[in-house]
Amino acid sequence: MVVILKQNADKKQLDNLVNWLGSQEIKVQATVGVHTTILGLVGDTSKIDIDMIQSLPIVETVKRIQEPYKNSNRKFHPLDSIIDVRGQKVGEGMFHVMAGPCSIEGEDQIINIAKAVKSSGASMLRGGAFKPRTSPYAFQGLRGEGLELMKKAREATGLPIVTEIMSASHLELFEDVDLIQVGARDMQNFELLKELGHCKKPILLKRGLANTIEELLMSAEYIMAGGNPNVILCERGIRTFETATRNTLDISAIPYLKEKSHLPIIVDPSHASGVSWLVNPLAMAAIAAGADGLMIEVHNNPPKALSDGAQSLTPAQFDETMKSIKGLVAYMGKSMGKVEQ
Ligand SMILES: [Mn+2]
Repeated sequence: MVVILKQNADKKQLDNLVNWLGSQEIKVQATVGVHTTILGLVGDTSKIDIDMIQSLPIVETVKRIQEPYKNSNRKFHPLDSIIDVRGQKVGEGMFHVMAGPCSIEGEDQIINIAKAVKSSGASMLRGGAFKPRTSPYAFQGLRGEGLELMKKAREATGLPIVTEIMSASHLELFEDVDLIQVGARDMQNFELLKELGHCKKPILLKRGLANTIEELLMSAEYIMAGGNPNVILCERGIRTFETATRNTLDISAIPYLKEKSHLPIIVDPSHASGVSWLVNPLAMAAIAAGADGLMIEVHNNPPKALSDGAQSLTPAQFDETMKSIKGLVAYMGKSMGKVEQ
């Protein structure tokens, strides 16, 4: 619900309204403009009597808004959000490429890949330590040891690290992770989202493989409603009837999310396609559609990768991809994120 106040609304009456809403467990976010003050009501407004609020002398209009998400909604936050990931700004004209292996497999592997992707222009290192695998018999990741190896790779390159959390009970282990990823399968793990809402860490929230755009924004809402505004969205392909590709990249989600939300959006062409030679064209499409960055799987020896080898680029292929996207990124008015060290 949005309450638009009359110009020069009486301060005391406004305080009364805000206090009363507070007693109804509704949080109020005021946006003060030159001519208009808008109150965004966050919480369950379904029990609030719209006519009662409309009747207050300080109120110009009240609107029930369609979207059930407020914190992530552009209506309450017209400017793009910029999320700081260890000094790297995501959003607002910066374009970041997060690259690295699906799974961290060993110290030499992660450090060598980190160095390679950095020299090609990646500005963050991705790598899975806790792996959500379809089969319990598949490689489950190096877990805590993997996180330590990621930190070593960060030390060696300066690249901020991005890795997936699967359980709120692991949060302590992730204290020194720069960008915590919530994977597609956990997008609606609401207890995990609530816990992440209580920390201040930047969160990369991937869209679930069978979730709508609104559901993605509602999951972002869970994190933000808990007090953590640092959410980056990720489109990684959705499950459709098409079987030629692992998933179907929903290109329209990119401009749609840009229109509806102020949060940055990253695109993962690797999981979207499942096929390494499709990564480049999908990356180009994502940039053209307005993405703020890419997440790409890169492996030193894809045929031998412990997970997702078929969609992984070799460092040389990644280098080619980086060369091919730079012109388009610039054409879209964005600058490539860069890590000096
Ligand atoms: Mn993967």
